[in-house]
Amino acid sequence: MSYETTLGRYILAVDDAIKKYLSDARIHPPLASAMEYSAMAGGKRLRPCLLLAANELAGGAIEAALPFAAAIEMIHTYSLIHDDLPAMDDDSLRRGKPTNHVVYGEGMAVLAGDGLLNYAMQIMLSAALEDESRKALRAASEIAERAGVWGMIAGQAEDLLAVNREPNEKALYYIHTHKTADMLVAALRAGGIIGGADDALLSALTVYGEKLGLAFQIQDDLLDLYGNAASLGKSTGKDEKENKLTFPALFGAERSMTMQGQYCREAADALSAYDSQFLATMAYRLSKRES
Ligand code: GRG
Repeated sequence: MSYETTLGRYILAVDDAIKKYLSDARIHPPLASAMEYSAMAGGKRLRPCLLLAANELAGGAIEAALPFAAAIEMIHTYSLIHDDLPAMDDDSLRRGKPTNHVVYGEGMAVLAGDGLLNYAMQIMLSAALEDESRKALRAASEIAERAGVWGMIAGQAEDLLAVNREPNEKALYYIHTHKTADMLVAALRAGGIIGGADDALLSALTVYGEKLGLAFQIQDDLLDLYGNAASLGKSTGKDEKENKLTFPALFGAERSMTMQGQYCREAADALSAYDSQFLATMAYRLSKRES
């Protein structure tokens, strides 16, 4: 099956699952609208696609992995809603649309983010309660750890503190590893666990995710410098203006491009022992992405 066909199949399944979860009548209706607004705003669905691809690579069927794919996208979406708030990055455009707080107000945007995070945990725990093999519990724990205070939230905290500080390589890798790569690694490992991956495959997926995360973030930094706001669907040029710690700020744009290509190749190499054409192609496509 071609890369595009597989990607389309994953995105359709994830979109359906997210819509189904958010249409639950027990969610406070105006809150559900604010949550759905961002969750269905046209994100690339990178993390859930990685999760589903790792699950299939490990030999799993899509059904058992779907709750986790929906959950990780909800967590990612919460992080974007909160990141866009005036107290953080103060952005008014995301995924080509006004940001959540611009449409629903700051208070409701905070709650929409809280709601997506908590609902994601609820969805994963409910799947774990049904699964005697404890694979779902392990996957839930993996996602909670890497999205939380050891992972993405820790990276975001360091990112907040790094503004206007002397550029420093250790802090840069800390931020990008935790803020960005941890969520990709969480998706890959959780998918692998649900699909029944052995330790060797889980280690290979981890290295792939770590390298892809760095490449993805370098591309994000480069797009902020050189990208087109219209195709990106968000503002550009902010990192430089706000003196943020980024790869181009520390290493220069040219070296950052070389490093980005190198990390992409290392990502694909990590899985060379497996039949993982989809994940290898994804690494290549992300290195060329414009949005
Ligand atoms: C608020 C706890 C908390 C964390 C925020 C995601 C994030 C952490 C900040 C957003 C800013 C940023 C550059 C994060 C790095 C990760 C990244 C490139 C996110 C954007 O992910 P995409 O490109 O977005 O997958 P779409 O919209 O396609 O889902």
